[in-house]
Amino acid sequence: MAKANIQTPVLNYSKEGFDKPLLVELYKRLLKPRMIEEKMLLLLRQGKLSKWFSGIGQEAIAVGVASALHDDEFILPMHRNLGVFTTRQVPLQRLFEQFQGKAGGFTKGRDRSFHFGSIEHHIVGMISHLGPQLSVADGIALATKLSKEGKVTVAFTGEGATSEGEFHEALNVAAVWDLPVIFVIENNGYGLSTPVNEQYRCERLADRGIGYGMEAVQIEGNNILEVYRTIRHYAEEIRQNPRPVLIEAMTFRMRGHEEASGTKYVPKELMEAWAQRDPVLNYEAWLLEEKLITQEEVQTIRKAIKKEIDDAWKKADAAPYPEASVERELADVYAPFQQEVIKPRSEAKSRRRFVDAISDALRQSMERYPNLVLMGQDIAEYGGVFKITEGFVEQFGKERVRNTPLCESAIVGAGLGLSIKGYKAMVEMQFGDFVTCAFNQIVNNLAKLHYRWGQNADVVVRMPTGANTQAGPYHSQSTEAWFFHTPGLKVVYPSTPYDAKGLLNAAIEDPNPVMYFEHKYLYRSLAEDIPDDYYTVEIGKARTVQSGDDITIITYGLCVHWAVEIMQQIEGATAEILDLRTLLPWDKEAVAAAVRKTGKVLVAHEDCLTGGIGAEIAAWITEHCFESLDAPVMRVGALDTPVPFVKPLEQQFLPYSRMKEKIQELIAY
Ligand SMILES: Cc1ncc(C[n+]2csc(CCOP(=O)(O)OP(=O)(O)O)c2C)c(N)n1
Repeated sequence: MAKANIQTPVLNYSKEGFDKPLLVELYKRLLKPRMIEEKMLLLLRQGKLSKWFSGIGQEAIAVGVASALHDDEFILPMHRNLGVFTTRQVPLQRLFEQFQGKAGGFTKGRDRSFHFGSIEHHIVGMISHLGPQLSVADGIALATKLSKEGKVTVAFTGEGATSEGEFHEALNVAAVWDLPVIFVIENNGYGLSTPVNEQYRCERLADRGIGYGMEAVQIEGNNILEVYRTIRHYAEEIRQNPRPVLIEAMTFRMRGHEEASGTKYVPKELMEAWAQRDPVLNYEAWLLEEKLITQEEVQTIRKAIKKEIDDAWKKADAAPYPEASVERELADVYAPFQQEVIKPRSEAKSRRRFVDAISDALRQSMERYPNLVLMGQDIAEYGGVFKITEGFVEQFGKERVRNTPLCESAIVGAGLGLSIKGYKAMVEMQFGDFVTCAFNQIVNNLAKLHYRWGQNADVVVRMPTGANTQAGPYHSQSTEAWFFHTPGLKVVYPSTPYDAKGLLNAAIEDPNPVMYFEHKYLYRSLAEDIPDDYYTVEIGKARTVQSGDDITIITYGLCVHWAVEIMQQIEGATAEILDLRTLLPWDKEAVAAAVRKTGKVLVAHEDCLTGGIGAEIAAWITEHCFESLDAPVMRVGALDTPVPFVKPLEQQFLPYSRMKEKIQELIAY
């Protein structure tokens, strides 16, 4: 790394608006991450650390931003923002334990480096995918706006991650909703080895602000006073008058992407030029030049920081690694929650279609939880494409029933941000198929959050799902298996109006992320008398639809009704039909009991056969209920093709056309 000996500062500092104690304090704050990093680089070489993403040369941004905010304002930092953590006074021992994967670290050895948050310090750490942070910041900012807290939220991104769709989505949502967020781009010249001219074509990234309709400025990121002054200025304005601002802070990455990757691809002259602009050495030289500090004071400060670092490291290094325990790992996948099933207060019932039951649950949950926010495309005045939230704006107002721009990922991320601030969020996918655009937020952010650092994601994603409506490959898919495979999510899939209401209420009550599947074909084709009052159905409990003696059919969703219908056509045999209702975690006890009842099992689902949920259940039955079986466990599902549009093709695709034959085969076995 090019090193400069800076006697005279080349950066332009101005004292205006700063008193001497603050100027000296900023020096200490700026120096600390630099000195920690210098130690970490040594430790890395000694094999004490496994990886390090250096922020050397960029410290003025993290430190300047964190210093200019109130301590209770959230910051969403990236992988080079050690200065955010040190400025927020995260205890160094705990931080070092985190870096080493020790038991006392923020993630108990489950995730590395800066991949954690600390609510106590108002920091929400990143996931590796970079961009998702920006949408989470939107949600936190929305929460502060709804609660009229007068707070600002800051989210960081590198210039590389501005090419991600999430950057666009998050900034656009913040603009449309006037959210009090400052987006800080740390433009350090390279994204791994990719220089800026291979990353974007606009002259300055700040120019993108115009496209989002938000104010944007480019600043000298190595000048701590300029960073501090800019953030303080906008934060003061935004607290009064919520709106987003984009700041492009120019800087340079003085080391490799991570220590193993080197800097061969960076021209030497560029390194040398930026070394002259070192944020720490320039500021130090300026303080000395202005006689705001003496050489002796510099030495005293350095000594004190060194001692603090060495002491903390010694303790961290001696601290234990986590002991591997299957029980402990499994126990932290979900946020602890003991559901108490709530019964309706009165006997009153009304005939409700499936679609009405969902609407009732949402309305009653909105009444019950003043902190519940609904978000989705066209769900406000228009009432959603299936009219489930019709009339909600009149009752609950537009702040809690929010039309969103067309951006599933940012909205799910915003849901997570709301949850961090103690809100509950329901996100409606217009059609379940569009969840693909929010996949990353769901499986990587929502699902893993509690396991990683103990924060829950109180978000329900509603998924209008399934085929039989001649809607083709993009409005008909069964996508539950994608989420079934993701630890940390709950997946519920009711098949009756009664369960639809009770399970949606339960999903909203549960502090964990829940994927709630609602079959579109059932919306208006199925009605029953259900309680008028609020009630919940237990998540994780299957339901015996009917008892029988000859075969057992384990199923869920629309297939429950098909199974009943087909059994009515078959004479001389009866089926035990089990509706799983919750797919994750699924009710193994009920499955085992249903298997024992007849010894002949068919697992049926609308989803494609290969890799469907039935495969897991069939495998489990074979392994755990082998002695009870009188026949091989059979499965029936859709063809392994995309969902076709036109009726004859769709009917051939769906399992209904093969179910009867399969049932007869099983009975005859
Ligand atoms: C979605 C995704 N794609 C690729 C990567 C691999 N990766 C990690 S950091 C990085 C470069 C990021 O550049 P930038 O946003 O400018 O931040 P910097 O590392 O320069 O601070 C890449 C490509 C990733 N983490 N996530």
